[in-house]
Amino acid sequence: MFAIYPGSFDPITLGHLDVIERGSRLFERVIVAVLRNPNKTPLFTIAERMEQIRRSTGHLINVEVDSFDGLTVTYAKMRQANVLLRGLRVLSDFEMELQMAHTNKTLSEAVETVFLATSNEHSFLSSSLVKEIAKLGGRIDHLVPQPVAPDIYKCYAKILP
Ligand code: COD
Repeated sequence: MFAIYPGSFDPITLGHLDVIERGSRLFERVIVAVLRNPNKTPLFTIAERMEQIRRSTGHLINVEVDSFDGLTVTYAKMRQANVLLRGLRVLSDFEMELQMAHTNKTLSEAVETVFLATSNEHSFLSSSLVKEIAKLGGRIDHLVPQPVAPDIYKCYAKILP
């Protein structure tokens, strides 16, 4: 069974990576799909984010990285995947994720959303938090995959001693 893990991944965090690693043990193939969203101004381009995810998941042979635009369910159908993989951290995630899962179900009966509960150590972690810390000059090495941290420091030009 193929699963799509759709998201913004701006940038990928250890929380995302944990979901990808656990998903790769559950599904034959996991396609990490970065949304091309013209309405958002991301920190990293699509190509940069895809490269960061590739470098972070090189040890997982059944993980592929792609990008898409339009509806997630349309992309899933195109890739012949019938599972959308999503992560749940806190109660506020649940409300939004449930709404998204129900919406997607109305758009495609064949697509199921599977949620993985965050690991304890990543329950507080988000891409926004990582960006805020780095922007304010804090260290983020313990929050993102090792190949990604230098990109973030470079972006904010705040390499700390
Ligand atoms: N631990 C566990 N899970 C985590 C963690 C963590 N620390 N951090 C993030 N996650 C999970 C998130 O809960 C989410 O499930 C996933 O990882 C990706 O997170 P983000 O923030 O990178 O990506 P999102 O949530 O912004 O992605 C939203 C989509 C791109 C999937 C959504 O906007 C979408 O499907 N857009 C396409 C248009 C569409 O189809 N719309 C109709 C459906 S609503």
